[in-house]
Amino acid sequence: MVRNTSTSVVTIERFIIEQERRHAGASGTLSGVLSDIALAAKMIANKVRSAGLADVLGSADQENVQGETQQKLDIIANDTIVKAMDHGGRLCAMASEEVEELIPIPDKFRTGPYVLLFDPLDGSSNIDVNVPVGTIFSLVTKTSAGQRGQVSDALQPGTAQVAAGYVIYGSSTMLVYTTGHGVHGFTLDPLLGEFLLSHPDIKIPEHGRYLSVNESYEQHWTPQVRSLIQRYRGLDGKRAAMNVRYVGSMVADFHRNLLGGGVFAYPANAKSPQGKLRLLYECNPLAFVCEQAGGAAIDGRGRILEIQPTALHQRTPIYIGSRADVEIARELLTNG
Ligand code: AHM
Ligand code: MG
Repeated sequence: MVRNTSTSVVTIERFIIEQERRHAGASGTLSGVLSDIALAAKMIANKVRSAGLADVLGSADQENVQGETQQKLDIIANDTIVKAMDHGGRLCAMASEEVEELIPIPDKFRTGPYVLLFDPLDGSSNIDVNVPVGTIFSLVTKTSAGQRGQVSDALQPGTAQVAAGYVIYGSSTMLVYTTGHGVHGFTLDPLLGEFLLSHPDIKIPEHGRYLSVNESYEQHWTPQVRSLIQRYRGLDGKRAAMNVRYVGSMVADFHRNLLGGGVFAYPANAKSPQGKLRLLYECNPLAFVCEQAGGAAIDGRGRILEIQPTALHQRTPIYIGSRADVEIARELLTNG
Protein backbone atom coordinates (compact mmCIF):
# COMPACT_ATOMS: atom_id res chain seq x y z
CA MET A 1 0.00 0.00 0.00
CA VAL A 2 1.28 3.45 -0.89
CA ARG A 3 1.01 5.90 2.00
CA ASN A 4 -0.52 9.28 1.28
CA THR A 5 2.29 11.76 1.69
CA SER A 6 0.49 14.63 -0.04
CA THR A 7 -0.45 16.56 3.14
CA SER A 8 0.86 20.03 2.43
CA VAL A 9 3.02 21.92 4.87
CA VAL A 10 1.64 25.40 5.42
CA THR A 11 3.74 28.02 7.16
CA ILE A 12 2.02 30.79 9.08
CA GLU A 13 3.33 33.34 6.57
CA ARG A 14 1.77 31.48 3.65
CA PHE A 15 -1.49 30.95 5.55
CA ILE A 16 -1.76 34.64 6.44
CA ILE A 17 -1.13 35.70 2.83
CA GLU A 18 -3.65 33.17 1.46
CA GLN A 19 -6.28 34.32 3.97
CA GLU A 20 -5.67 37.90 2.93
CA ARG A 21 -6.07 37.14 -0.78
CA ARG A 22 -9.61 35.98 -0.01
CA HIS A 23 -10.57 39.41 1.24
CA ALA A 24 -10.79 41.99 -1.51
CA GLY A 25 -9.34 45.35 -0.59
CA ALA A 26 -6.96 43.99 2.06
CA SER A 27 -3.84 46.17 2.07
CA GLY A 28 -1.39 43.68 3.53
CA THR A 29 -0.98 45.75 6.70
CA LEU A 30 -2.78 43.24 8.91
CA SER A 31 -0.74 40.40 7.45
CA GLY A 32 2.40 42.35 8.26
CA VAL A 33 1.34 42.82 11.88
CA LEU A 34 0.62 39.11 12.29
CA SER A 35 3.96 38.17 10.75
CA ASP A 36 5.76 40.55 13.11
CA ILE A 37 3.91 39.00 16.07
CA ALA A 38 4.98 35.53 14.90
CA LEU A 39 8.59 36.72 14.77
CA ALA A 40 8.38 38.23 18.26
CA ALA A 41 6.84 34.97 19.51
CA LYS A 42 9.80 32.97 18.17
CA MET A 43 12.22 35.32 19.91
CA ILE A 44 10.33 35.07 23.21
CA ALA A 45 10.08 31.28 22.85
CA ASN A 46 13.87 31.17 22.62
CA LYS A 47 14.24 33.19 25.80
CA VAL A 48 11.65 31.10 27.66
CA ARG A 49 13.29 27.87 26.52
CA SER A 50 16.69 28.95 27.79
CA ALA A 51 15.42 30.71 30.89
CA GLY A 52 17.28 28.57 33.41
CA LEU A 53 20.45 28.63 31.36
CA ALA A 54 20.58 32.29 30.53
CA ASP A 55 20.27 33.43 34.15
CA VAL A 56 17.09 35.34 33.42
CA LEU A 57 15.01 33.66 36.12
CA GLY A 58 13.64 35.45 39.11
CA SER A 59 12.46 38.88 40.04
CA ALA A 60 13.76 42.05 38.44
CA ASP A 61 13.05 43.85 41.74
CA GLN A 62 10.60 46.20 40.05
CA GLU A 63 6.86 46.50 40.36
CA ASN A 64 4.51 46.93 37.41
CA VAL A 65 1.37 49.08 37.39
CA GLN A 66 -0.60 46.32 39.11
CA GLY A 67 1.86 46.44 42.01
CA GLU A 68 3.09 42.95 41.12
CA THR A 69 6.75 42.09 41.06
CA GLN A 70 7.90 41.86 37.46
CA GLN A 71 9.89 38.86 36.41
CA LYS A 72 12.92 39.52 34.25
CA LEU A 73 11.34 37.56 31.45
CA ASP A 74 8.24 39.80 31.62
CA ILE A 75 10.43 42.76 30.82
CA ILE A 76 12.38 40.90 28.14
CA ALA A 77 9.16 39.71 26.48
CA ASN A 78 7.70 43.21 26.65
CA ASP A 79 10.77 44.80 25.08
CA THR A 80 10.97 42.08 22.43
CA ILE A 81 7.42 42.78 21.28
CA VAL A 82 7.85 46.56 21.33
CA LYS A 83 11.06 46.36 19.30
CA ALA A 84 9.60 43.87 16.82
CA MET A 85 6.51 46.00 16.26
CA ASP A 86 7.37 49.69 16.58
CA HIS A 87 9.16 50.36 13.30
CA GLY A 88 6.99 48.53 10.71
CA GLY A 89 4.75 51.52 9.94
CA ARG A 90 1.68 49.43 10.77
CA LEU A 91 0.88 50.54 14.32
CA CYS A 92 -0.02 53.93 15.79
CA ALA A 93 0.40 52.90 19.44
CA MET A 94 0.70 49.91 21.75
CA ALA A 95 -0.48 49.03 25.26
CA SER A 96 1.09 46.40 27.47
CA GLU A 97 0.31 44.88 30.85
CA GLU A 98 3.81 45.85 31.90
CA VAL A 99 3.61 49.55 30.95
CA GLU A 100 1.30 52.00 32.72
CA GLU A 101 0.72 54.46 29.86
CA LEU A 102 0.03 53.98 26.17
CA ILE A 103 3.28 53.10 24.36
CA PRO A 104 3.84 55.62 21.56
CA ILE A 105 5.51 54.82 18.24
CA PRO A 106 8.83 56.75 18.23
CA ASP A 107 8.74 59.90 16.11
CA LYS A 108 11.46 58.55 13.81
CA PHE A 109 9.14 55.75 12.58
CA ARG A 110 6.11 55.90 10.32
CA THR A 111 2.75 54.99 11.85
CA GLY A 112 -0.16 52.86 10.64
CA PRO A 113 -3.81 52.20 11.40
CA TYR A 114 -3.61 49.66 14.25
CA VAL A 115 -3.25 49.65 18.05
CA LEU A 116 -1.67 46.50 19.49
CA LEU A 117 -2.62 45.55 23.06
CA PHE A 118 -0.74 42.72 24.72
CA ASP A 119 0.20 40.79 27.81
CA PRO A 120 3.80 39.90 26.99
CA LEU A 121 4.13 36.97 29.37
CA ASP A 122 0.93 35.80 31.00
CA GLY A 123 1.28 33.47 33.95
CA SER A 124 4.83 34.67 34.52
CA SER A 125 4.76 33.73 38.20
CA ASN A 126 5.02 30.16 36.87
CA ILE A 127 8.33 30.65 35.06
CA ASP A 128 10.51 29.60 37.95
CA VAL A 129 8.74 26.24 38.18
CA ASN A 130 8.76 25.45 34.46
CA VAL A 131 5.01 25.68 33.91
CA PRO A 132 3.68 26.92 30.53
CA VAL A 133 3.35 30.67 30.07
CA GLY A 134 1.99 32.66 27.16
CA THR A 135 1.68 35.89 25.22
CA ILE A 136 -1.78 37.33 24.52
CA PHE A 137 -2.50 39.98 21.89
CA SER A 138 -5.35 42.06 20.54
CA LEU A 139 -5.48 44.41 17.56
CA VAL A 140 -7.94 47.26 17.02
CA THR A 141 -8.11 50.00 14.38
CA LYS A 142 -7.42 53.62 15.30
CA THR A 143 -10.54 55.77 15.42
CA SER A 144 -9.05 59.13 16.39
CA ALA A 145 -7.82 61.66 13.85
CA GLY A 146 -4.08 62.24 13.42
CA GLN A 147 -1.09 60.00 12.90
CA ARG A 148 -0.34 58.89 16.47
CA GLY A 149 -2.73 56.80 18.52
CA GLN A 150 -4.41 58.02 21.69
CA VAL A 151 -5.68 56.19 24.76
CA SER A 152 -9.23 56.45 23.35
CA ASP A 153 -8.09 54.28 20.42
CA ALA A 154 -7.18 51.51 22.85
CA LEU A 155 -10.42 51.83 24.83
CA GLN A 156 -12.67 50.09 22.32
CA PRO A 157 -14.98 47.20 23.12
CA GLY A 158 -13.79 43.72 22.13
CA THR A 159 -16.24 43.63 19.24
CA ALA A 160 -13.92 46.15 17.52
CA GLN A 161 -10.98 43.72 17.44
CA VAL A 162 -9.69 42.93 13.94
CA ALA A 163 -7.36 40.18 15.14
CA ALA A 164 -6.50 38.50 18.42
CA GLY A 165 -4.71 35.45 19.67
CA TYR A 166 -2.11 33.97 21.92
CA VAL A 167 1.14 32.10 21.97
CA ILE A 168 1.64 29.26 24.43
CA TYR A 169 5.17 28.35 25.41
CA GLY A 170 4.45 24.79 26.52
CA SER A 171 5.78 21.36 25.64
CA SER A 172 5.76 22.88 22.17
CA THR A 173 5.25 26.52 21.20
CA MET A 174 1.91 27.24 19.55
CA LEU A 175 0.43 30.40 18.07
CA VAL A 176 -3.36 30.51 17.86
CA TYR A 177 -5.17 33.45 16.25
CA THR A 178 -8.32 34.71 14.65
CA THR A 179 -9.10 37.59 12.31
CA GLY A 180 -12.83 36.88 12.58
CA HIS A 181 -12.71 34.00 10.08
CA GLY A 182 -12.32 31.03 12.39
CA VAL A 183 -9.49 30.10 14.73
CA HIS A 184 -6.26 28.58 13.47
CA GLY A 185 -3.35 27.08 15.40
CA PHE A 186 0.29 26.80 14.36
CA THR A 187 3.02 24.80 16.05
CA LEU A 188 6.61 25.99 16.01
CA ASP A 189 8.92 23.52 14.34
CA PRO A 190 12.09 24.12 16.34
CA LEU A 191 14.37 22.82 13.59
CA LEU A 192 12.83 24.86 10.78
CA GLY A 193 12.18 27.85 13.03
CA GLU A 194 8.75 28.13 11.39
CA PHE A 195 5.19 28.06 12.72
CA LEU A 196 3.38 25.34 10.74
CA LEU A 197 -0.40 25.00 10.48
CA SER A 198 -1.26 22.15 12.86
CA HIS A 199 -4.80 23.00 14.07
CA PRO A 200 -6.91 24.50 11.24
CA ASP A 201 -10.38 25.83 12.08
CA ILE A 202 -10.43 24.95 15.79
CA LYS A 203 -13.90 24.38 17.27
CA ILE A 204 -14.49 24.15 21.01
CA PRO A 205 -16.83 21.32 22.10
CA GLU A 206 -20.37 22.48 22.98
CA HIS A 207 -20.05 20.94 26.49
CA GLY A 208 -16.76 20.34 28.21
CA ARG A 209 -14.95 18.12 30.65
CA TYR A 210 -12.70 20.66 32.29
CA LEU A 211 -13.33 23.27 34.96
CA SER A 212 -10.52 25.73 35.61
CA VAL A 213 -10.99 27.94 38.65
CA ASN A 214 -8.89 28.83 41.69
CA GLU A 215 -11.01 27.35 44.47
CA SER A 216 -8.84 28.83 47.20
CA TYR A 217 -10.93 32.02 46.84
CA GLU A 218 -14.15 30.16 47.68
CA GLN A 219 -14.58 31.88 51.05
CA HIS A 220 -14.60 35.25 49.27
CA TRP A 221 -17.10 34.29 46.53
CA THR A 222 -20.74 35.38 46.46
CA PRO A 223 -23.35 32.66 47.18
CA GLN A 224 -24.21 32.67 43.43
CA VAL A 225 -20.62 31.96 42.40
CA ARG A 226 -20.38 29.23 45.04
CA SER A 227 -23.57 27.58 43.70
CA LEU A 228 -22.23 27.81 40.16
CA ILE A 229 -18.96 26.08 40.98
CA GLN A 230 -20.89 23.43 42.94
CA ARG A 231 -23.05 22.88 39.86
CA TYR A 232 -19.99 22.50 37.64
CA ARG A 233 -18.50 20.03 40.08
CA GLY A 234 -21.71 17.99 40.13
CA LEU A 235 -22.13 18.57 43.87
CA ASP A 236 -25.79 19.61 43.59
CA GLY A 237 -26.63 16.45 41.63
CA LYS A 238 -27.91 18.44 38.64
CA ARG A 239 -25.13 17.61 36.19
CA ALA A 240 -22.17 15.32 35.79
CA ALA A 241 -19.06 16.50 37.61
CA MET A 242 -16.45 18.34 35.55
CA ASN A 243 -12.78 17.60 35.99
CA VAL A 244 -10.99 20.38 37.86
CA ARG A 245 -7.77 21.46 36.14
CA TYR A 246 -6.04 24.71 37.12
CA VAL A 247 -2.56 25.54 35.91
CA GLY A 248 -2.61 29.18 37.02
CA SER A 249 -1.51 30.32 33.56
CA MET A 250 -4.65 31.55 31.84
CA VAL A 251 -3.26 30.83 28.39
CA ALA A 252 -2.51 27.22 29.31
CA ASP A 253 -5.86 26.70 31.04
CA PHE A 254 -7.74 28.36 28.18
CA HIS A 255 -5.86 26.42 25.50
CA ARG A 256 -6.58 23.05 27.11
CA ASN A 257 -10.26 23.91 27.45
CA LEU A 258 -10.44 25.24 23.88
CA LEU A 259 -9.25 21.89 22.53
CA GLY A 260 -10.88 19.59 25.12
CA GLY A 261 -13.94 21.61 26.10
CA GLY A 262 -14.82 23.17 29.42
CA VAL A 263 -14.87 26.47 31.20
CA PHE A 264 -12.28 28.78 32.72
CA ALA A 265 -13.60 31.05 35.45
CA TYR A 266 -11.99 33.91 37.32
CA PRO A 267 -14.92 35.29 39.32
CA ALA A 268 -15.08 38.54 41.24
CA ASN A 269 -14.52 38.00 44.94
CA ALA A 270 -14.79 40.08 48.09
CA LYS A 271 -11.08 40.88 47.94
CA SER A 272 -11.04 41.65 44.19
CA PRO A 273 -14.49 42.96 43.24
CA GLN A 274 -13.47 43.16 39.57
CA GLY A 275 -11.65 39.82 39.53
CA LYS A 276 -8.00 39.80 38.53
CA LEU A 277 -7.79 39.51 34.78
CA ARG A 278 -7.49 42.49 32.49
CA LEU A 279 -10.15 43.25 29.93
CA LEU A 280 -8.15 44.72 27.08
CA TYR A 281 -5.22 42.36 26.68
CA GLU A 282 -6.28 39.16 28.47
CA CYS A 283 -10.06 38.75 28.39
CA ASN A 284 -11.03 40.47 25.11
CA PRO A 285 -8.56 38.60 22.90
CA LEU A 286 -9.36 35.20 24.41
CA ALA A 287 -13.10 35.99 24.22
CA PHE A 288 -12.74 36.80 20.50
CA VAL A 289 -10.86 33.53 19.91
CA CYS A 290 -13.39 31.57 21.98
CA GLU A 291 -16.45 33.00 20.20
CA GLN A 292 -14.82 32.38 16.82
CA ALA A 293 -14.32 28.75 17.87
CA GLY A 294 -18.02 28.47 18.76
CA GLY A 295 -17.67 29.16 22.48
CA ALA A 296 -18.75 32.03 24.71
CA ALA A 297 -17.28 34.48 27.23
CA ILE A 298 -19.19 36.55 29.78
CA ASP A 299 -18.37 38.65 32.83
CA GLY A 300 -21.19 37.00 34.78
CA ARG A 301 -23.94 38.97 33.12
CA GLY A 302 -23.11 40.13 29.64
CA ARG A 303 -20.74 39.35 26.81
CA ILE A 304 -17.10 40.23 27.54
CA LEU A 305 -16.75 41.62 24.01
CA GLU A 306 -19.47 44.21 24.61
CA ILE A 307 -17.93 45.82 27.71
CA GLN A 308 -17.07 49.47 27.05
CA PRO A 309 -13.58 49.92 28.52
CA THR A 310 -12.79 53.01 30.57
CA ALA A 311 -9.15 52.35 31.52
CA LEU A 312 -6.18 50.60 29.93
CA HIS A 313 -5.60 48.20 32.79
CA GLN A 314 -9.18 47.60 33.92
CA ARG A 315 -10.09 44.17 35.23
CA THR A 316 -13.17 42.05 34.73
CA PRO A 317 -14.55 38.79 36.07
CA ILE A 318 -14.65 36.16 33.32
CA TYR A 319 -16.36 32.85 32.51
CA ILE A 320 -15.08 31.56 29.19
CA GLY A 321 -15.25 28.31 27.26
CA SER A 322 -17.80 25.83 25.90
CA ARG A 323 -21.08 27.55 25.03
CA ALA A 324 -23.41 25.32 27.05
CA ASP A 325 -21.19 25.51 30.14
CA VAL A 326 -20.91 29.30 29.98
CA GLU A 327 -24.69 29.45 29.58
CA ILE A 328 -25.03 27.76 32.99
CA ALA A 329 -22.94 30.59 34.47
CA ARG A 330 -25.14 33.19 32.81
CA GLU A 331 -28.29 31.54 34.22
CA LEU A 332 -27.05 31.04 37.76
CA LEU A 333 -25.29 34.39 38.09
CA THR A 334 -28.11 36.49 36.67
CA ASN A 335 -31.03 34.63 38.26
CA GLY A 336 -29.30 33.63 41.49
P1 AHM B 1 -0.28 37.75 35.15
O1 AHM B 1 -0.72 38.38 33.85
O2 AHM B 1 0.31 38.74 36.11
O3 AHM B 1 0.61 36.58 34.91
O4 AHM B 1 -1.61 37.26 35.92
C1 AHM B 1 -2.55 36.52 35.22
C2 AHM B 1 -2.56 35.10 35.70
C3 AHM B 1 -3.34 34.21 34.79
O5 AHM B 1 -2.50 33.63 33.84
C4 AHM B 1 -3.90 33.17 35.73
O6 AHM B 1 -5.08 32.61 35.25
C5 AHM B 1 -4.12 33.96 36.97
O7 AHM B 1 -3.21 35.05 36.94
C6 AHM B 1 -3.89 33.16 38.21
O8 AHM B 1 -4.21 33.92 39.32
P2 AHM B 1 -4.48 33.24 40.76
O9 AHM B 1 -3.15 32.80 41.25
O10 AHM B 1 -5.09 34.33 41.59
O11 AHM B 1 -5.41 32.09 40.56
MG1 MG C 1 1.50 38.96 32.75
